[in-house]
Amino acid sequence: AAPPPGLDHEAIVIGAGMSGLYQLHRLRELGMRVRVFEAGTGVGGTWYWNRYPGARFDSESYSYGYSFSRELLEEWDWSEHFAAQPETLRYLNFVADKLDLRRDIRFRSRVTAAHYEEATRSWTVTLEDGTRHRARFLITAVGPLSAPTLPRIEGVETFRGEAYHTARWPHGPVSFAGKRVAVIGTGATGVQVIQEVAKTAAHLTVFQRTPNWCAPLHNRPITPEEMRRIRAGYPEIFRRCQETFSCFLHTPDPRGTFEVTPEEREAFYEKLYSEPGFGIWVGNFRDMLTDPAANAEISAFVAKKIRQRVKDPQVAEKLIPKDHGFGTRRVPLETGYYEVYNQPNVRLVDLRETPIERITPAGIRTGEAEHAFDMIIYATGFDAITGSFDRIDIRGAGGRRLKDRWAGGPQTFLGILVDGFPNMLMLMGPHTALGNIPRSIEYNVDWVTDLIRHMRERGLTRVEAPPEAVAGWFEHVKAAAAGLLSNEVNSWFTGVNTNVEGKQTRILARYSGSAPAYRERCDAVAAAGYRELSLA
Ligand code: NA7
Repeated sequence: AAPPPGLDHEAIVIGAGMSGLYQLHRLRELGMRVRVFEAGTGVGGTWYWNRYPGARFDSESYSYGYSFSRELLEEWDWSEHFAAQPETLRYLNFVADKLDLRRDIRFRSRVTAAHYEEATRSWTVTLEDGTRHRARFLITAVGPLSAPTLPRIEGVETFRGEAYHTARWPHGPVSFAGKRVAVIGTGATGVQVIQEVAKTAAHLTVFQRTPNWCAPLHNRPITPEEMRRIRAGYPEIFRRCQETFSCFLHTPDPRGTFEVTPEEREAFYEKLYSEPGFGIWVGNFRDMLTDPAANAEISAFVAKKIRQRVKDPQVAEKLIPKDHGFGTRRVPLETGYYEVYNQPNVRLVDLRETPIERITPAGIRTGEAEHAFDMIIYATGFDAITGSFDRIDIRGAGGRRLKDRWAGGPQTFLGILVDGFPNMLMLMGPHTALGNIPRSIEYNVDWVTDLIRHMRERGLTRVEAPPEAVAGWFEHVKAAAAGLLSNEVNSWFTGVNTNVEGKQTRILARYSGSAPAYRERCDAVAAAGYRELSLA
């Protein structure tokens, strides 16, 4: 189909990660002319950029892949219960090939600006190379965790050794052998990379500001026989993901922490600690993340495990979080993480005791000493959720900047639309259901596709969420977050990033309602003919 007169494309999608790829496929099925702009040289998004050793799923592989195509499910075998990054990237390349997606994707094309024009009801997208491209719809598939942040430490640029942010890991091989390596950051990423570096580095120093509560991943290979059973069970696997709170295979236990005897409680915790995946986080007692006393029980249990696993009691204490309870931040899953600190070549520096003063050409200077390094790895995370939007100059009707609309925190309708930004549709935007992300992506993409189909069938060319719809959704987001202990803790869940100007205070960054509740609301909007939206 030809694009409407004056336009280059019917839709422009920013990003060729899991959501951008699927969106392209769906819109092409409608017969639309779509262009995807991708900053990287290949598809894969998160799995393209995060090539650091140790990067892998914490969701079961077979619950993470696309579910929409029988053919894809038939033809792809997962080799491990929690696949590593190279395999996931291969998978996404396989999907791109299979669906012949690359011909509509322009790589090495970072979008720097996107401006809406009312007269033509269109978006003009500007790329880094200065070229402009105009389309009816702007679909952002930029990812909630894709704008990496470096620490704001004096001298970062002066270091003369190798320096890498985990989310900008080089494509070629990186060797730690014989090197003195520093890792800054102990989130889900830091925990994964630390385990790998410790295997071969001459010396590893971990700079930890806040310890996190980690739990065992219990990964293992998938045998051919198991893969056959998984394949036969796909309908059941995806049905289950649709029913659970956050689309994982795990779901909260209906019991309260104190409704069982202390012995039963301990036995349940032991069982969860010995099972693969996120069960201990999202399949625990139902009150774990809302009742401080219940949370203290599981925290004490995990603290005991850390003390058992780390030989030096002083190091163990440093690894036990004191200012937040288990599960109130993202739980990193690990394979021998705590044992790393029993190795003679590994040292833990607690930045609360000895802050970094500056990075020097030779290494890192703390109040206590100057540490010399051959390599510094920044596992310092992302300007989450709104960061990837903030890095693009997005302007809606009347030239209003999205960054200004979201000053003080993002507000959206269903995480998909924003008042004042007609024809901009967000995939995995702020305040959409997250959890096991591909499940939410498929839902988001299907909803957006249905909306666009609805508009095209009726010759409509403009969609906007009215302010009251946005305000209403924000009320729901607030209500869903009420009483959660995670609201009282600094993390990307609460929008805090010490490395980003203006993100030092907690906001409601994330939708914490259930995925089924989210879908129910979105389905209702569609079923009512999108009456809540302004369509023209
Ligand atoms: P996270 O979870 O945001 O972790 C970043 C880590 O880096 C965390 O330990 C931070 O300490 C630390 N950090 C950040 N800035 C600094 C400075 N300036 N000095 C010292 N330490 C610092 O990011 P991840 O990449 O691990 O994971 C992000 C998500 O991606 C994860 O939740 C998964 O869902 C996938 P802090 O805790 O802020 O004190």
